[in-house]
Amino acid sequence: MTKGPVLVPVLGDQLSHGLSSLADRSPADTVVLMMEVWDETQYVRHHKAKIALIFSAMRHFAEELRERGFTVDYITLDDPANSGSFTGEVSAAVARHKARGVQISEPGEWRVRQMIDAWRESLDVRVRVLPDTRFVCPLPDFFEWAAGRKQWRMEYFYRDMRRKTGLLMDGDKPVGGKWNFDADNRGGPDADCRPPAVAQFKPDAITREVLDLVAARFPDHFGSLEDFAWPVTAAQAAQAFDRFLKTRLPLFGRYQDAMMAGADTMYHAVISPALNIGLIDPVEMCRLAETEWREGRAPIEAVEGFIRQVIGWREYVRGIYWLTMPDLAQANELDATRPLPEFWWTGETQMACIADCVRTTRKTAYAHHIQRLMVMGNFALLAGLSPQDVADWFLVVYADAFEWVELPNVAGMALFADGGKLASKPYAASGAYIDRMSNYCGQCAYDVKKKVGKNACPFNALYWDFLARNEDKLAGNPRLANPYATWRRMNADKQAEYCDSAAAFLQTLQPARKGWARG
Ligand code: DLZ
Ligand code: SF4
Repeated sequence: MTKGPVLVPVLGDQLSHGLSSLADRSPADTVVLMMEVWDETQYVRHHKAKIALIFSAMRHFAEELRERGFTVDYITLDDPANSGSFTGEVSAAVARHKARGVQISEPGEWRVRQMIDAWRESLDVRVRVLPDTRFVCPLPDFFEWAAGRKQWRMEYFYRDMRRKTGLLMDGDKPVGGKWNFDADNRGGPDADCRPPAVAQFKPDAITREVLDLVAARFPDHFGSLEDFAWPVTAAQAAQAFDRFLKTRLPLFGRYQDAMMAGADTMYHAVISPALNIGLIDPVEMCRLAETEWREGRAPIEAVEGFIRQVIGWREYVRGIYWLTMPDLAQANELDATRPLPEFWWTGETQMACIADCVRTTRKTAYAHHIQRLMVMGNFALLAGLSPQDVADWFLVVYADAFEWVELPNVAGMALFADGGKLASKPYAASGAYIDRMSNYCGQCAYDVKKKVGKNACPFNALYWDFLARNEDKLAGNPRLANPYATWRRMNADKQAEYCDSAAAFLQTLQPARKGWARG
């Protein structure tokens, strides 16, 4: 057992040539193991296009590693000897290659980290787990940052990341004299809002084979494969990002929170699926975006807003995930227990906003940030949907969703299930917000101006019912002082009307059939 190569398992979201587990390996002394395994497709039953993206990108990455001279042991899903799990495959590969050790970059999910830690016991070779250096903030640094604070606020963390990377800095000062230009970023859709198309990649032979495999093996999974056009290589990801820089970044800030029916990607980068599996480097992207501002092609509010998402929010939620797991997965501060409605999967609802968000999600395994947070997340918050059901849904449906990024966004940001560790207040909004930020309401069966009763927009009564229901827990939040003052000024009849209207609507919700998210 001592003379063989080192086995380097590379997971489906570790498709980066600079990966820490590969960095010190010489091809002559290394076997890279890549595994398409049933268990990873089923711990939640991912969108078909998400599985296709990961398998296709894995197969392309394996080819690139071979071109670099590495031996890649690639286990396909249909391999008759496939054991179905990372643990089974790693253990078989250690024996097959007489490996003298296993070296792996830390995984993105707690669940997988537990598996890897167990290999230390179950395998009789040394298992070395290396930090994932594709993030700006190493986890120990984040833990240290969080330990010194009563409240963890992204804004302060983000400033540290700006200083660390030097992005948008003039010496030790932020460019333009401010760290955050979001006040200029809240435009609704208007006549200037004509989002250009995102880059689409026609499936090549490898992707077509994967699409056939996924269609055959996962016919009952959520979502469609018909419009599959995701970048599946680093070169394609770079091309997609370049298209964003040239055509959408200048207006990204202005329309960051806007929604338009049928405009599935608005001015967003739509790069998160490629980014989260490792096809493009986050800091590299930010440097390219910064250049667009320095050379006068994009305004500061767009570029700062984009960079904040990447080195601020993305890094911050990852830190919070590892700091608060496994408790975060069970968090339920507001005791929300309502099961997910069936229309979250089928899109069959009269609510035009939700129907459009589910439609684009089924079609592409993507919806943009504000659809996720202020339509789906907001509905879940107001209706008191179970955080675990909602987290499962987000993990299934979005191509970019891995638990480290999905769970803090769902449990912390959208549902306040963590009791406010991540967000300073619940992001609850009535129909008026959706109306201001979108053109959905004009096409809806419900009337956004109507507060209660049969055709009233459900978000309106649900909003007040949410505040009333959670008064004990939320009334002390200074950021909710105004809405609670308004609620208390209403007479009892009016309050009862809202709560009755909400109850009548909630009664109509048909719980989702079992099996959509988990088998
Ligand atoms: C999400 C996913 C899926 C569907 N399938 C695989 C797979 O077959 N092989 C693999 O290496 N990775 C897959 N992944 C991504 C892993 O689940 C991911 O590495 C973990 O979620 C840890 O972040
Ligand atoms: Fe959504 Fe209400 Fe507007 Fe309909 S009226 S689109 S349900 S916010």
